[in-house]
Amino acid sequence: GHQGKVFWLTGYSGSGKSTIANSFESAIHAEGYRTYTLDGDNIRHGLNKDLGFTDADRVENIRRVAEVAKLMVDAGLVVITAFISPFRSERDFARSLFEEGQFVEVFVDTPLDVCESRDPKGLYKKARAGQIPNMTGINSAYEAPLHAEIRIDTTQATPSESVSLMKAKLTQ
Ligand code: GGZ
Repeated sequence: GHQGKVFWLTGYSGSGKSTIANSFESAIHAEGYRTYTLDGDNIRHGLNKDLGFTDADRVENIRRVAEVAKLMVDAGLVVITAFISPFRSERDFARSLFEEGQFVEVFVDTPLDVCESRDPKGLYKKARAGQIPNMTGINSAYEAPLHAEIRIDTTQATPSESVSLMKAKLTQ
């Protein structure tokens, strides 16, 4: 079968991580890859429902996601994670669990002002109004990757171009 790998997406809320994750997963699933996408919907409502959005909780969120991704990659899956994962040290911890080439960091580098204008859940607006104490990019830190394998700015690249960039890393 295919060898397990993880595509670790990181970027602001509204940057396009979920859209890219879903497009990529559909594309490679159709080619016979066994896949799983980990995201806030299936992790923060279950395994991590005890965690919120303080720095400490985000650290623990990402630590657990990394360990789960590791188990799934060991089982031979192509795992796609779609979390803000704002801190370099936790992303580097995740990377450290994998063999060279098994961990592909994908920086979804959509400008913050674009993410804020999309604002699908109204979270940025609430944060600007002082109703959310720790919104990433407004009043909680985001540390941009320094050595991501792939960088995608969704104002420049189409979903299918993004999928192509990621597919190129599947086979190498
Ligand atoms: C950032 C928040 C917050 C705060 C709720 N800051 O766009 P979304 O809605 O669907 O994705 C965001 C998601 C972020 O959760 P993660 O698990 O990816 O974050 S981290 O990796 O930092 O642990 C957003 C929503 O949850 N959300 N409150 N304060 N995003």
